[in-house]
Amino acid sequence: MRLVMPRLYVILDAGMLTEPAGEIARKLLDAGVRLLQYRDKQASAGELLSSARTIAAAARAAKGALFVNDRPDVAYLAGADGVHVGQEDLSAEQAREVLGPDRWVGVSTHNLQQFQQAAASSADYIAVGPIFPTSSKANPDPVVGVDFVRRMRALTPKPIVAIGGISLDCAAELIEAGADSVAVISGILKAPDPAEQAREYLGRLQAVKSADRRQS
Ligand code: TZP
Ligand code: MG
Repeated sequence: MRLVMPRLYVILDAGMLTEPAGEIARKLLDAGVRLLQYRDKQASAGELLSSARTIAAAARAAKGALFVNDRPDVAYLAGADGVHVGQEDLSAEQAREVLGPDRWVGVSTHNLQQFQQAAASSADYIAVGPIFPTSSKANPDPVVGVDFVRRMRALTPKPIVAIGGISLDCAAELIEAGADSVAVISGILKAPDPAEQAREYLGRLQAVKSADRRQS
């Protein structure tokens, strides 16, 4: 099933939430966000599953989608739409073995070699970053910059997600550079009103003309 990525992908990082994950998920979905990821590096598998189930149900009710970070097994059990794996998690193919063909697998990449490997895999989307400096990730890889997105765009028809330090003012530039979607944590969760801030991102992103998809 081909994944059509909404332009805004909000990552609910549990460490940055000031209200229960299900509540903020519902507010963001009400604001028009259609793609969420749940990321909790501290939770036990059981806790992750419980939160992911709640958010997956909210996303389903709003015709949105939820990806679970790191854990294909938890994504499967939670009834989530997919999993997002990094370079140190199970590979895209291993995640696919768990989730089967009807759910989605996203992969994080931080350099050309990782991107090429993801492009050759069964991953449904490829995330690239950090685009800009970020303090939301422990030990982030070196910043890749906007131009990296432009270069990667020419290499695959798969959806590309730009991630890392993406503020309201630079989100549109990433879509122009060829990203299908921008993934945002602090730019939304640290705003005084995350739902209102998400509306601002959606407005700016909707207005952008996307880059040519040379291979699609
Ligand atoms: N992977 C690369 S950068 C990043 C992750 C999970 C963190 C993005 O968070 P923010 O707050 O949008 O910079
Ligand atoms: Mg991971």
